[in-house]
Amino acid sequence: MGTFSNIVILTGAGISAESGIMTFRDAGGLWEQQRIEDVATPEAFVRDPARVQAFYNERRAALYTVAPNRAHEALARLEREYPGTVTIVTQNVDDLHERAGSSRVVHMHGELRKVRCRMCGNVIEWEDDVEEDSGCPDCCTVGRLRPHIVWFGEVPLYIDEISSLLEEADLFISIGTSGEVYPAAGFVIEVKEHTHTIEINLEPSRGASLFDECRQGPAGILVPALVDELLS
Ligand code: BJW
Repeated sequence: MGTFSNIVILTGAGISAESGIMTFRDAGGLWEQQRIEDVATPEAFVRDPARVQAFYNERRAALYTVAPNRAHEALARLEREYPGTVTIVTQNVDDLHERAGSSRVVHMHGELRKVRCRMCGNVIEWEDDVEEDSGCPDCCTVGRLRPHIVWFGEVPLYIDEISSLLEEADLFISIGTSGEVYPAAGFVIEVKEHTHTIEINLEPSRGASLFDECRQGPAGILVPALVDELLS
């Protein structure tokens, strides 16, 4: 493989599956256990904030029981050793890329270990459960914290920055995402015509035919292999 100046890597739930974090749409995935309309929309939060907080409290707590896998580690090694720029745009709200050592990570759907105050708007690092009477450490208002998560119908974070990254990319790699959720599912169309595009997924995603290359199998095996190719 040639040398690239700007590699952009889109990751989804599939890259964290081998760490033990459930995906959304696979058999037994999160959306089989919870309806999207009950936990992942702004309307659900208005209707039943306690239920939505409980859903995210449980997933935040579960982060302490998991660790990055070989795919996260390989991407961190790529960033460290590759002569060009390597940026991860992740749809994941876990922190496994950072814990593996990646530093250029854009969380377009938010982060489980942060909350947002609906009074002052500040985004705050948060390790524990959010309770009904949890107060904002910045403005001290009680009961106005929400998960720092992008729900359906909300605008993803860092959209302008991501557009610029895609504009500059000469290699675009998509890993472990079903291609069901926009705008991320459309990134492969946004990159320039001469940007090489590779998909790594357990099965062909909805947009698989849009990629130059599709590699099927577990990220824990295929990502380290691709990183070896890029570094050789
Ligand atoms: C493995 C593996 C292994 C497993 N190795 N692989 C009609 C048409 C087009 C768009 C819309 C429409 N109607 C509504 C919309 C917009 C909507 C949308 O896309 N809806 C679709 C469902 C149709 N999108 C939005 O509302 C977004 N906002 C928006 O569009 O704003 C407008 C705007 C955009 C841009 C500029 C200006 C304005 C917001 C989307 C928010 C998504 N939020 C969620 C939940 C919150 C986070 C959380 O609670 O955790 O984000 S939904 C959920 O899906 C989560 C994920 O990040 C996201 C993507 O899922 P992902 O990662 O692809 O996971 P899965 O489970 O689907 O797939 C895993 C894959 O891995 C599978 O394929 C497996 O095979 C594979 N796999 N093991 C390799 N070991």
